[in-house]
Amino acid sequence: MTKQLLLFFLVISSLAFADDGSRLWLNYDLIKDAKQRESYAQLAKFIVVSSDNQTIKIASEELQIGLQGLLGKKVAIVKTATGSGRIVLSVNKNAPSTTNLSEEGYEIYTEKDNIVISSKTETGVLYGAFELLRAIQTGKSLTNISIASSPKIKIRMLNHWDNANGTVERGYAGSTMWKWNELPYRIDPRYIMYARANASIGINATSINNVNASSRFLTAEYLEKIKAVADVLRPYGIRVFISVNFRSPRTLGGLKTSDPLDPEVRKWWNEKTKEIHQYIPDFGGYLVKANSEGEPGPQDYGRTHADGANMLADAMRPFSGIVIWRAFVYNADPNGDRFKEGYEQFKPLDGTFDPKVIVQVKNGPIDFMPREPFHPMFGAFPKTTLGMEFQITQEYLGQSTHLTYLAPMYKECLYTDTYAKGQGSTVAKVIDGSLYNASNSLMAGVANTGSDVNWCGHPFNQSNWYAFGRLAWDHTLSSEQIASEWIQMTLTQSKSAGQKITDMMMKSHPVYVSYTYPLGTAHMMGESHHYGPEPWLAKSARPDWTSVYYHRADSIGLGFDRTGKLSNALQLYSPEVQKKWGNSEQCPLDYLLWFHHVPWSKKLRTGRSLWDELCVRYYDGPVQVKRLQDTWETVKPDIDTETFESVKGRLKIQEKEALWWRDACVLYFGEYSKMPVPKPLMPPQRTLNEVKKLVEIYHLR
Ligand code: BDP
Repeated sequence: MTKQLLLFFLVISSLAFADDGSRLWLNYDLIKDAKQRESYAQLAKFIVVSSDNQTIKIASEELQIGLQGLLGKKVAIVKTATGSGRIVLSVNKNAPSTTNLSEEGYEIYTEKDNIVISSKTETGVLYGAFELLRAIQTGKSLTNISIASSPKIKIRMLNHWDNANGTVERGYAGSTMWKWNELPYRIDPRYIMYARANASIGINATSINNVNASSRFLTAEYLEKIKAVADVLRPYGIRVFISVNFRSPRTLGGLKTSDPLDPEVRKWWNEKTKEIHQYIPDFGGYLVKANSEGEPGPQDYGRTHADGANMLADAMRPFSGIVIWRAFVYNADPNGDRFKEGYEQFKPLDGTFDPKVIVQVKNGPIDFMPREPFHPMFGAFPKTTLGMEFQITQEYLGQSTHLTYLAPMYKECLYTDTYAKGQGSTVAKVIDGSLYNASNSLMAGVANTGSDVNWCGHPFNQSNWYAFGRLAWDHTLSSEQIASEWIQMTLTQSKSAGQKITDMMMKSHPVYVSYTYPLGTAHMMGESHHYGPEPWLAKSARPDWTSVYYHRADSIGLGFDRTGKLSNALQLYSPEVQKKWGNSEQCPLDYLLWFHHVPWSKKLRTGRSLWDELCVRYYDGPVQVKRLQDTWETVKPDIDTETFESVKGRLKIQEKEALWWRDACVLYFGEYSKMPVPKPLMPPQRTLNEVKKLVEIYHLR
């Protein structure tokens, strides 16, 4: 064989096995351990299904595809079978075993050498089928399997910020996955993959368009397109929502106003809502961004958020759908504190929202910063159903180049105590409805999906979609467990490699924070693109879009005093939280500069001055990225080549950019602190001006 031919075969064979990431965590690769494969095969000889329901059909076919891949043999789907090794899918509203389950919950148990997946609903059975596959993918024993699981949160939702023109706001994985120009005629097979992936982690709702919404999505032309998507997603248990533009009665309906108390406007929404239901009978509802960042809303007519939300809830009255109203609102007040605005605008409205309304609150009070204290609305609205909004897309968290696993960040927020009803009143309990006995509950995540072959850009970004869904189902799961599941299902079957990668993922968020926003700094990213550092940004269309508004660096120190001197935002929290965060000596260092303006030379409990501590953290970030690279190198034999190289390359970019963040912040803040970089750290080898120019070099402007 000539050298060229050999090379050709090598390339072809590597292509044949290359994992392009398109299968996400449902890769169902053959289990390498033959013994283990055989032991599963004994328990999976037939899939027994006695119903023609479409969702059950999907569940049985998923099991079939999954088992075929994992075990390397075809498992027949049959109506009846005798003997052992049956996987029985059973929908039974009244079975005693299902009584403690919620509608979507499922149970998986062994009955005389057979495995039963049982639920009150077809969707529950589908979730159970995915759970069984996950158990096999992650090498769990199925002998005497006994799992009972119900979701802790009712609406587990992705928010797509996708536009009609094909772009995705804050999307870093290509263009939109919704092919508007092809719909409703052509159904891209990726919609089905999307539905499978979501169902596999229990996501049951999706809002398909940007919250900065175009009225176009409410036209008959678009409703037909959305109907086509809804028809694909329905059998997977996913309901479709639409983000709406509050001015639609004017722009689409030709009315003179969009005032929510105007009878014509109300009529318009009633009719539009009816019309939508003709296309999508199980329409999930509306998602609304109003009077926020220039979007229209009820305040344009002197009305409140509740007036706007309740009008839409009224239109939704005859139907099962709901209204999700976002609390992400703030005014451009140079003397105000954006931290307080959502709380202050909504607090007087607590108790006035229609029961069909859920107010969706971002995890933190500013805007998806890499680390924020929990939003003070959580725990302070006993009479309003509050939903959580996390960002899965990594707008401020390295976009698609930095490895940042977000489950620990989500969990940090969910497990902070609000003390609203005494100790143990965690944010999670507010969200899942248990604290105030709410009848509905919501966790939404801003999606990170796009047209990229691997859906999410950075191969590890898939893990954040996965983790979001798993936590929305069960927020008690640990971040490690979720990471380890995802790795085994997606990247490798090697236990030792899996352990090392779990470790990398668990370190990744603190590492990212250390070179970008240590000690509770926030909002110092580049203007508009939100990538890379720009702590010097002092002028923008609005003061609260600059960096100096947030870090308040001066000759004395750094940080935004929210204990009363600059703002009294800390008072929005319960007394116990105020006590924890209000004293700069005791405030956790991760939140310190969120609440305190700390002198540069002030000794922190680490034994170092604020300035030295900052430097140590900024310098440690890139060092840790290097360690991530080293660890990644050691798992090379256990990872698909394409994925390995893709991550390796991105880790190099991450290292370079960690140094960019470090130098930008150290040089810039050094001009205020007037203190040297502490030894043995070496001062940056470039000047502040050189670092400022990097934005241009990277074509970010
Ligand atoms: C900000 C994004 C902006 C979004 C906004 C929102 O930069 O693109 O429209 O959040 O949540 O973080 O509405």
